[in-house]
Amino acid sequence: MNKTISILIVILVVGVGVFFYFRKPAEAPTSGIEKESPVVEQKAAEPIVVKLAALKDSGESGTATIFEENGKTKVLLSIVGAPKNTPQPAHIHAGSCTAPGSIIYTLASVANGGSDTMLEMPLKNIMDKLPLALVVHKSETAMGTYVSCGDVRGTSVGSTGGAIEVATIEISDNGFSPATLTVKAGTTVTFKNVGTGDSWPASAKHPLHLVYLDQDSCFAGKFTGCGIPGGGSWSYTFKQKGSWAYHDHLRSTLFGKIIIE
Ligand SMILES: [Cu+2]
Repeated sequence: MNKTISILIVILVVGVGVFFYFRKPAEAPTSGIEKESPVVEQKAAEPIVVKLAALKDSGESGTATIFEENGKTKVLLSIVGAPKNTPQPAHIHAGSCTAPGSIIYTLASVANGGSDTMLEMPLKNIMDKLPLALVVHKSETAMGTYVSCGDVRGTSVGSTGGAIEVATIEISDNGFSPATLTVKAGTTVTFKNVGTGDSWPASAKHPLHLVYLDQDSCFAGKFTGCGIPGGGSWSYTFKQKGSWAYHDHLRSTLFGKIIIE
């Protein structure tokens, strides 16, 4: 009798052991999911916009847009009048445009009117090194010739030293946000494409975009963004007062309005 009970206990223990042994793999993925940390969305700070002035009659001017993204610093250059087939090295130098010092950060060379660099540090690390000057060089073989330069300050400033206002419009695949933006004349508006598709903000009316005519962009004298890939940005300074309708030239069901006071 005792023998039978012992055998039953052994069978029970082995049975329970086998049950838990085979149950374990099914449990593992569940506990793995529970351990995953929640996704924290980081709110981006206002971009610093630096006006790049043409040097020595180079005819090359534009903007640098500097902003923090996930603890790193994005530097986007948009240059008008750059040569088509010559990459132009760009750096952030110590000092100012009147007396640039040594190179502190190397940026991606300007090609096809722009440059896109991610510096592996938060924006604060860069601002701690002010004063700085953003310099575009003529070519890899003519580094000594500076074609465009802008002084980087703690806040956004024009090449003449006057403070400029900045604003940001986010472009998702569903439209512009805010759809209506009211700013002061002289404000530089950065269009940030947070969607996946290409975007092309452009003045009314499609397809010629002739309503708001002013400074050069990628098309002479027009407010038109030429095509901003997903994740990219483009800046434009609005000087003329009025209510200016625009649309996405590539997705002409998306509309926005900029009111300049
Ligand atoms: Cu259009």
